Amino acid sequence: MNAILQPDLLSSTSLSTGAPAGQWRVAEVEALYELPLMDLIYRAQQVHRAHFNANEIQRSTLISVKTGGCSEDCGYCSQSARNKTELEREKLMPVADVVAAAQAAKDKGASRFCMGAAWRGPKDKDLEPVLEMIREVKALGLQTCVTLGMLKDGQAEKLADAGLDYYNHNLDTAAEFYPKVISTHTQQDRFDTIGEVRKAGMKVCSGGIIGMGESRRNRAALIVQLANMTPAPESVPINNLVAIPGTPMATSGGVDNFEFVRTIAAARITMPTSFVRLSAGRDAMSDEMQTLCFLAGANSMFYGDRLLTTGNPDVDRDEALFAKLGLRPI
Ligand code: SAM
Ligand code: DTB
Ligand code: SF4
Repeated sequence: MNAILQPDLLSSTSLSTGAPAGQWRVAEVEALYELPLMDLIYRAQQVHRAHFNANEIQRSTLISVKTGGCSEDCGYCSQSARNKTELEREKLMPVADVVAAAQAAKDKGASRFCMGAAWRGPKDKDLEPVLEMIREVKALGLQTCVTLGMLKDGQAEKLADAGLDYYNHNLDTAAEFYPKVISTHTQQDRFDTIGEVRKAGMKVCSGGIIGMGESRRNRAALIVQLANMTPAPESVPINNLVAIPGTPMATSGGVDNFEFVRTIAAARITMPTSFVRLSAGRDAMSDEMQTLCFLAGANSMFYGDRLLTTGNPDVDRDEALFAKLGLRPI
């Protein structure tokens, strides 16, 4: 075994606790990626089991409350007005429809309801109905999450006052690769919004997309950026690119399944107490591939037949997988 990978020689990392926040270096995470897969999964399992019940999976249901027509040019996204996709635009959904969907998600066994809007950021007038959605979804006894793009001064406080638990804002890809994917905002803009969310006292959901033609070093650098936030995001969605025809990333080639599993393991080891979510791309994964991701430390998923604009495994398939694996929802 490479000496740098001996647990006691991995600077400031302990198997049971992981590194203190702000301590990971890209070379260390690259070294995790280079471990034999069995050793990597073993380490991920050790970290996972020190902090979580390994048979429990958190389930969040997603809904797109405002679809398409976004001003941003994110190269993977069906909802960018600049990408020539088949998607039909939809205005902000009525609050009552969103609340009915949340109740249905709760009845099917979701614990969190995530509402997404295709905005660069919300206008103040758009925020009011979203605040009402948050209040009413929370009143159903669900955890609440929204993803609305960049927040301006005072907006995070309004969301927190409405009772929002989590704000999703992904770093998406490493700083070095970011300009190859998005030009209408910077990764620093994303950090600024995450800072606003933290200042307002909410939990952060932030992760990224794998399979956009980035290098392994880029993937390791993204994990380091997430892990070194102080504190690390409570929820870390790892999305496998859904190749959407008409988007620049549609032809990027994706990523090998085992490299995706390694990324999950790297997230688990570097962010020991975070929920690592096996996110977009699950519909195209076999049950066995999903199981490898759970073994590598994923303990959260999107649950329900749709993500925002694309498909997700239907609830019956997920329930059957949970039964086969003896997994329990939380
Ligand atoms: N507009 C807001 C924003 O950008 O934060 C919220 C919605 S945006 C669609 C939420 C996240 O979905 C993105 O940050 C990205 O990580 C993920 N996403 C979008 N399209 C995807 C795709 N084709 N494959 C995988 N993940 C995708
Ligand atoms: C996240 O990281 N993934 C979700 C959620 N946060 C908002 C979105 C996935 C979108 C996949 C493509 C689509 O359905 O449009
Ligand atoms: Fe707009 Fe978000 Fe899609 Fe980017 S990822 S185009 S900001 S909806």
